[in-house]
Amino acid sequence: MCKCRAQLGFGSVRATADEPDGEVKIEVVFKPEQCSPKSKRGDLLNVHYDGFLAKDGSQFYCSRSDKAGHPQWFVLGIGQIIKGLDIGMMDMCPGEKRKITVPPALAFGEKGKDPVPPNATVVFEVEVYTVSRGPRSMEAFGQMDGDKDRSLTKDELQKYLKMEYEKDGKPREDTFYKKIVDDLFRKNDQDKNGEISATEYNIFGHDEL
Ligand SMILES: [Ca+2]
Ligand SMILES: [Ca+2]
Repeated sequence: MCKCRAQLGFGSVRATADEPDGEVKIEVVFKPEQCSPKSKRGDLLNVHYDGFLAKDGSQFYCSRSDKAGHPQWFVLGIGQIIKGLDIGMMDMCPGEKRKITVPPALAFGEKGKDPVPPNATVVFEVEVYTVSRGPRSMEAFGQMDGDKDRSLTKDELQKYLKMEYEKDGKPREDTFYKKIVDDLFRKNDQDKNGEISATEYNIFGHDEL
């Protein structure tokens, strides 16, 4: 069961039937004085997020207790998370906390997704841990592809992430990187040959903004 952060009292959040469709509501709960770097499309984010149903405040997702309590990571703005979060998590810096209210059309839709019922407005409480320039451009692909064979191995990707993450001077366990790399491969190594080709990589998308 999900017990964490109940003290934040999102039970008081109410959505009404006449709420406008398609609007993501963002409330900044905490913003560090030093707020940089700010997240952009294609960045790799490491985040805790808890999900609540707007109608009664009940909690349906809690990243602190689900999946062994590890913060989740994902590439922002490319559909790895629900649309409302892709929108609501732009321009966030490490340490920032937001409450993001997402209408059903930008969350789990008319059908819902168990345990979220159909047509549910959802509220996410998110806390960003790290923002890094994710593997988002073909330029980054070139940097990652150490042996220039137009294909990324897990080793190449891990080296790049390590370099990016440790720019803040904090060393991290190899398991931290391994988890990210494994997840990236799960999502992007479409032909499952153990390497991410330039074509497979392209689903990260170019910087179009
Ligand atoms: Ca390579
Ligand atoms: Ca592949």
